[in-house]
Amino acid sequence: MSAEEIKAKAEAKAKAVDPKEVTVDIATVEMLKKAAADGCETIFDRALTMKPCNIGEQGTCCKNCAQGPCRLPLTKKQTEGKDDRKGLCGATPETIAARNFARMVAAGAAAHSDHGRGVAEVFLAAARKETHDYGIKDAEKLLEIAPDFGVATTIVVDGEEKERDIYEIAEEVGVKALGQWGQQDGEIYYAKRAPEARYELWKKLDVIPRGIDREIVEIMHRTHMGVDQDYHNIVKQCSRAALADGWAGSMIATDLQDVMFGTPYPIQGEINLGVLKADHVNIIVHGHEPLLSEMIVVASQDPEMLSYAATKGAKGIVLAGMCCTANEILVRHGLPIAGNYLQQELAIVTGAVDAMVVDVQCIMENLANLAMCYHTKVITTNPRAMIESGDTLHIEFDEHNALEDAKKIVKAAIDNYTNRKAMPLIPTAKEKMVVGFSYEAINYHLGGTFRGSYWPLNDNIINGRIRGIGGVVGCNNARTMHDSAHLIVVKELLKNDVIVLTTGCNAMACGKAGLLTPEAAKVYCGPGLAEVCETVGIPPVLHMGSCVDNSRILMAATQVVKAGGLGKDISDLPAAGCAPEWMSEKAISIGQYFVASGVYTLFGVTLPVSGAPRFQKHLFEELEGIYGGKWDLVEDPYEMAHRMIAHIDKKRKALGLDKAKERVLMDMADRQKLDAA
Ligand code: MSK
Repeated sequence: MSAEEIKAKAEAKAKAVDPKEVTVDIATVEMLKKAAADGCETIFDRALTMKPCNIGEQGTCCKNCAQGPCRLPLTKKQTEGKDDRKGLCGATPETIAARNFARMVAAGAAAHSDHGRGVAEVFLAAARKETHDYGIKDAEKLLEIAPDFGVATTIVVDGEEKERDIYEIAEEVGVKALGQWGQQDGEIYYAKRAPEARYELWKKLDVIPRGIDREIVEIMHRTHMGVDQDYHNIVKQCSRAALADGWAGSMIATDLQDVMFGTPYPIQGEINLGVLKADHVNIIVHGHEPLLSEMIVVASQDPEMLSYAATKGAKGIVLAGMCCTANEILVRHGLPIAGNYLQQELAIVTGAVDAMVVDVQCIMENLANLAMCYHTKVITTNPRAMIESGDTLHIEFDEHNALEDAKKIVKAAIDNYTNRKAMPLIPTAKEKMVVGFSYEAINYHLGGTFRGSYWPLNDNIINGRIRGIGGVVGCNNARTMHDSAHLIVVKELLKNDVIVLTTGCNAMACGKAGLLTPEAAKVYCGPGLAEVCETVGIPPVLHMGSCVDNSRILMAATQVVKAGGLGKDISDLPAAGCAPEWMSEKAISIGQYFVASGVYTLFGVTLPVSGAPRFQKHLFEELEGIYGGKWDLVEDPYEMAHRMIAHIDKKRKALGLDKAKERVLMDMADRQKLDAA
C-alpha cells in the first residue's frame, strides 16, 4: 500500500462514524454498522464531514439582497470593545438575526398551515360529499368545535329546537375554517379559546392574528431589504404569525383531522425498526399529512391487495410510519412506527422496505440516493414535494380519487417485493407503548365519562404529588447524539415528579425507550407522580400526536387554567416546554407560539441568535416581561431539565404551592379563592 493510500485509509477511518457515539438507540447502532458494511452513506456520515457555518450559526449572515451576503460574526473584538458591526445598508447584527429568525417563523408557520389548508379543503369536499373516501367520523367533536366558528348546531323549526344535519354543519364549519387563511381583518376564531387573561393580553399587545396567510406574508415583506429595522417590532410580527400557526393553522388541522379520522384515545402500539417483517411487503409512510396515510391504511388492509401480495409470495403487508405521519396513524389506528427522523435512511438500509411513500416535510433528499443501493421504491405523492435525485416514482395523490390512488401506491410496493437484492437484516428491537392522549382523552381519563375534567390533575399539582407539567417535543438533530438529550430531559423531569406531555420525534424516542407505558411510572417517576399514574393507569409521558398536534398541548394548558386553582393564565402554570433536539423551522414557529402563549421554552443544540446579543437578550429575558414566557438555549440536557424544574418551582411559589399540601377536597368556592389569591 502506498503512503497516500495509507493516509487516505487513516483519514477515512478517522472520519468513520462510531455508531455508539451518535445514537443511544440499539436498532440505529445495528443499522449504521450495516450501512457502513454495505458502503452506504447516511446523514450521520455527512454530519462528520460537513460542519455548520460559524456565521450562519450565530444568525448574523444577511443574504436578503444582492449587495451581500454581509457576514457579521461576533468576535472577541466586539465583545471586548465597541460593537460597530454593520451590513452594507447599515443593518445591525440585531436586525439581521431578527430577520433571519422571523423568516424561520414564517417558513415553519407556512409548513404547518399549508398542511392545515389542505385538510380544510378536503374537509369541505367531504362535507359537500364531493369525495366518497373521506367523511365525518367524530360527529361529537364537530359539534364541539362548531360554536368556535360561530356555527349553530341546532335550528328552530316551528318553535321547536332541532339538531341540524351534521353535513350541513360540517359544510359551514369547512367554509369558515378555510376562510381563516385568506382573512384580511379582525381576529382568528380560535384566539378566544385561550384563557381570557391571555386573550386580553394579546389584544392589548395587538398581536392577535388577522388571518393566517396575511401574517406569514407580512413577515416576508418586513424582512425584505430596507423595511422593518427594529428587532422588537420584527419579533412582534413573529408572535402574530406564530400564533396564527399554533392557534389557527395547526389547531384547525388537528381539529378537522379528528373530525374526519377520529379523535385519538389511548391505544397500544409498537415502535422501532423491529416492526418490519422479512416475509411481508413492508410499506413505510413518511412525512406529515394524514390525508394520504389514512387512505394507505385502508388500501393496505384491502382483501384484494392482501391477495395480490400473496401472489408475490408475501405473507402479508406491514404498514409502518416514519416521523409525524407515523404519529398520526399510530394514535388513531395503533399501527406501528418504524422510527423517528434520523432513522428514515436506516429503514431503507434494512433491505426490507419495498416502498417508502412520502408526502411533505422532514423527508431527506438522500433517501432517493440510498434507495438505489437497495431495492426500495421511493414514491413521492404530493405536487408540492418532488425529488430530483435518484430514481423516484411519482404517484400523485388526488384527494378526490384518494382510495384508488392509495391502491396504486400499495400495488407498486407489492410489485417491488420480488426485487429485493439480498436477505433483509431487520433489527429485533421494538417496544410496546400506550399512546393517543388527545386533550379530550386526558379529560376522560382523569375524570371519567360523566365527570370528565382536568380538576384531578390540578388537584394533584396543588397537593404536590405532581410538581408540574413539562412539554417535551421536537425533532432529532444530527449535530447531537440521536435521542440522547430527549431521554435525559424526560427522565430527569419524571424523577422530579413532573408529568410530561409529548409530540413528534420526542414522543418516538420515549416510545423506543419504554417510557410510554403505565409500568414506566414505577421505574422512572418520583413517588408522587408514580402514585398518580398508577392510580389512574396512565403512562407518565403522554403521547399527544404529531407536530401540528402541539396545538393539543395549548388546549391542555388552557383546560388546566380553566379547571381552576392554578392561576388565570397559561403563564401562571407550573409548566415549561422544551425541544432538546430541534432542527426544523417549524420548531421555531412552535417555540414562538408557546412563548407568546406564556410558556418558558427551552431549545437544545443551538439557536441562530448568539451573534446578536441585544436581540438574544430580548428573546431570552425581555419577552418574559411582555408575554410571561421567554426563550432559552441550553445544550446540556440535565441543565435543561433543571432550569424547567426551577421555573416550575418559581410558579408554584407564586401560586403559594411551594410546600406539599395534604390532599383536601375542594369545591368550586375553594378553587375560586385560590384563583383570587
Ligand atoms: S417535524 S418532530 S423531525 S417528524 Fe414533525 Fe419532523 Fe420529527 Fe420534527
